[in-house]
Amino acid sequence: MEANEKTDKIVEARMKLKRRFEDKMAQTPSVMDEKPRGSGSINRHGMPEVPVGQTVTAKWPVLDLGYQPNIPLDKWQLNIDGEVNNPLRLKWDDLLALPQIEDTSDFHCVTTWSRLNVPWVGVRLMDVAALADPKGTATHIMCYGYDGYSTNVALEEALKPDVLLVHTADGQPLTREHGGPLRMITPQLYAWKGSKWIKRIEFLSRNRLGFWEERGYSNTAYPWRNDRYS
Ligand SMILES: Nc1nc2c(c(=O)[nH]1)N[C@H]1C(S)=C(S)[C@@H](COP(=O)(O)O)O[C@H]1N2
Ligand SMILES: [Mo]
Repeated sequence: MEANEKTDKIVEARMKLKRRFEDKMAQTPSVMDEKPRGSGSINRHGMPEVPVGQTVTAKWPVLDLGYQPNIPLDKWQLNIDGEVNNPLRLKWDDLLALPQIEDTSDFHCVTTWSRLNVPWVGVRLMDVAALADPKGTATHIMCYGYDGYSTNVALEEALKPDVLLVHTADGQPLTREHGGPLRMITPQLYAWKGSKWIKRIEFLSRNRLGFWEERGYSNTAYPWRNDRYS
């Protein structure tokens, strides 16, 4: 397919997805809440910069399950499957051939630290989803890491434009400890919703709980609602 044609196809599929989830997205807390809880000036998303209970750190702590997988780029792949019409297996070059997005956003860890204004480069989850063409029955995704991690996200959150699959942070290739070569980020949700070392995105027709969600973390993870545990 020609590059233009490919872009047109993504744009069209993206618009379709957007229309499908518009109403649900408008009901999500980061869009709808009248009094999001937090402090500081209002950020680019119209939210108080520092969510309730969070402290800003300039450092970038590392949180994992005690194992940091090493995936060489020539062995790396990302599978998109489940409730989709067009399952995908992306190799590294396929990922880089998708529209590359630069965005700056904040990173809120449930253990109460926040790292603000991280410059990222990567691919919109929405674009990958558009290519995979979720079935009408799809409501959630489960993301899996190469380390055995998993985490679930509702589609009305996952398809927001700043939810990215990132390979670059602070102008450098994402380091292994932070989930390189590729991780997901979810700026409007606590950071555990973004799988490091992401290897599979499974579309689901009903909600299922991921690793931390099964162990008492919140299903929804809204930082401005202090929504940490269930
Ligand atoms: N694959 C994988 N992804 C993961 C985790 C993990 O242990 N494994 N930890 C989560 C948690 S709890 C947080 S706060 C962030 C931490 O990302 P960082 O180590 O880059 O700060 O990644 C999330 N994604
Ligand atoms: Mo976390």
